[in-house]
Amino acid sequence: MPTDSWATLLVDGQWRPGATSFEVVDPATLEPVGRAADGTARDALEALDAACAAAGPWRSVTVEERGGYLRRAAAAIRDRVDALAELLTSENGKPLGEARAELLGSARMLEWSAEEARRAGGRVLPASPNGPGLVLKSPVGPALAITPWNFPASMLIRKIGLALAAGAPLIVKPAEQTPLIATELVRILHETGLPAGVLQSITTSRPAEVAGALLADPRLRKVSFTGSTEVGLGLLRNTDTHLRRTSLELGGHSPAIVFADADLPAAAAGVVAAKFFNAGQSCVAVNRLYVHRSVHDDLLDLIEEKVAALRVGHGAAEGTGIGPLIDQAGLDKVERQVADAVAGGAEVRLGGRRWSGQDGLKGAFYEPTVLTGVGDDMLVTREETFGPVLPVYSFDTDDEAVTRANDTQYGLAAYLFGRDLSRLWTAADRLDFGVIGVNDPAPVRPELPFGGMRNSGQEREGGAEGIEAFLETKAIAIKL
Ligand code: TXE
Repeated sequence: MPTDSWATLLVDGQWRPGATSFEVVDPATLEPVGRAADGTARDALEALDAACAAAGPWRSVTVEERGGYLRRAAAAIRDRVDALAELLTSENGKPLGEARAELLGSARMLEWSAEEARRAGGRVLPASPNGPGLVLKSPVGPALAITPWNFPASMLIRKIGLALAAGAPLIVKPAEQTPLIATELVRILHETGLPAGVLQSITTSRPAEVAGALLADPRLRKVSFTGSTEVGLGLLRNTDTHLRRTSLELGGHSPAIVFADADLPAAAAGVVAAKFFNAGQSCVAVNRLYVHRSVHDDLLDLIEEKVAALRVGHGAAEGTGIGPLIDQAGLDKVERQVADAVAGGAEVRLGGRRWSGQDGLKGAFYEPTVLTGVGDDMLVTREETFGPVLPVYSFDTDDEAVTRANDTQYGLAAYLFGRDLSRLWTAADRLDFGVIGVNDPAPVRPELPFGGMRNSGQEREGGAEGIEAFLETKAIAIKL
């Protein structure tokens, strides 16, 4: 396990140690695993100067050439996936297998972005009485990516791939919990030979100060944020003197609906996968499981068997299925929600308490938990949990299931399990969520737009829409 990693800033093509640094810990052991340069507002503004200088030349680089940098970086990630996965797990805590899958998915995302940018062409409209019209797409200009700790590789790489492919220089500000893997990935991209100022990185323990300095500057033309709804709303409010394009990928509260005709073993496996990966710390994690009353008990038996087999422990240990939560605040939130559910009459079928099963693992571990008899107004039904807790509800009619599934402030992901295509289609059409998995517990794919409705966000990442988020639209009317 790496213990001496050092994340530095990348500004205008130069690595900078930063005047001061902050500690990065393994969330499983709470032992230090490295340090990161503590970037300042001044570093960030220098990066913005460099991004502005790079914007013109970078947009003139051909799409093929831009894609070449991304493809070379993807190949390097694949080559070094095992070492990178260890680094990711050391500061995030997730099981090594999940870290590996995240990195391989990131490589695919870079390759897809390189391809998709070729298709971002605009259109020509038939002549009106005056003449033809053209719709042109041009890079949005200097952009900022603010990324979270829960998928510290894929959330970062997604934004890097889309921005660079679209021709926009990008400054990244990784989460303070996970700056090491972020810096390593930036290093891989930098080493493909990217021109100075095209990709820059500011790690910091003071995100509000650093992001605030950039957001106050009208030269920054785009911000792409993944994180909490609260901070996302703040970023929108920040733009009181000038408008800028803002993509937000925020919290979620995903329902899964299992209809009576579902393949129950497949549905159980799908729900457990979509709930418990990354210990439930995912914006697309299943937060509410609605099961048709006629199959409720059978499905629950299958789910309990699988959940009971999940081993809690250090992410780097063989066979671990559930690592630590990122920090004590995350654990407090989970405990508060479970206590509220139990006080309201919910039954703990499995788990329901902290895990402290092994010496040396001092982090914030929680046992994988299944709750039944959960009410529609309990905290666990209303607030994003971000932990390994699965609340189960039963329903009688399709209409009831969809109505209750939609009853949330969020709208990121939803899951449907069943066989009847008409029923699945009708439900998918009525659900107000941006991403819907139909018998698919992993519906996030590079070629599909990813993002949420309502308080889960705005704009999309991935697919054509993901490139579009880093492009401006210009209409050209020609009078003949
Ligand atoms: O998020 P924050 P946190 C949800 C989830 C979680 C909760 C809190 O429910 O329990 O949010 O997590 C940067 N200006 N999600 O505290 O604070 C910060 O440095 C600019 C869902 O980790 O939003 C980091 O880079 N930036 C989510 C990023 O925002 C600021 C993933 C996310 O941190 C800032 C994470 C500020 N004032 C949490 N304050 C998802 N969509 O998957 C913080 N940041």
